[in-house]
Amino acid sequence: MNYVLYGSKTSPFVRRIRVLLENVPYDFKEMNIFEGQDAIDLNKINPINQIPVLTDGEQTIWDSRQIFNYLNSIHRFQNMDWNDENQLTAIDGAMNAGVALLMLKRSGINISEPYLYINRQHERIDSVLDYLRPYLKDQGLKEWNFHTISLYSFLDWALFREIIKIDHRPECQSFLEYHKNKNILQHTQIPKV
Ligand SMILES: N[C@@H](CCC(=O)N[C@@H](CS)C(=O)NCC(=O)O)C(=O)O
Repeated sequence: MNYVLYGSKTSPFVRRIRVLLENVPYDFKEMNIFEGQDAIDLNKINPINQIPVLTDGEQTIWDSRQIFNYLNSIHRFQNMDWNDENQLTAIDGAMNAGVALLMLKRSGINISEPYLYINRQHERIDSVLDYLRPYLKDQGLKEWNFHTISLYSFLDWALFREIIKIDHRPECQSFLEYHKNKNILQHTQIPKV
């Protein structure tokens, strides 16, 4: 076991793996994925050009969900049934929609414009957060596992990037407030510069 995690300190996909690895030793290689040598290096280890990437000796794993599956098969963090898989897929859907909106913003596109593609991303995030409302109010405050870690990483990041508003979602506010003082969340805070 010789884990190296490639990523950035802002990515919610990377953060959920860093939080998952709270009690597991690993090296963190921070990269600027969009330019320079880091972008070239990333392409050598992942043709999709995305972070996170995990290497474990000769084994390379792409995609945070697969990294979770890989690590979970070794460390047995939690049992997963098909409903758990679905719930994670829903959270992943919201995260992917959030990242798509950020990429549009960075491309100079106003994400308040009513384009089909933009609307679909906002609607997906809303739909997932509506679906998760009962979970956020109840289990979400009792469990600390890859589901809650992923939700925290997503909500905290999407607020930071001004992708979502949660004024009308008290369960999201309570969820963030409830978990925010955990050491690992403080340790992996999104750099504000
Ligand atoms: N499905 C991937 C998504 C990862 C992802 O979108 N990462 C972003 C950073 S937050 C990225 O690498 N974006 C660069 C790009 O897509 O070109 C995962 O779960 O790891």
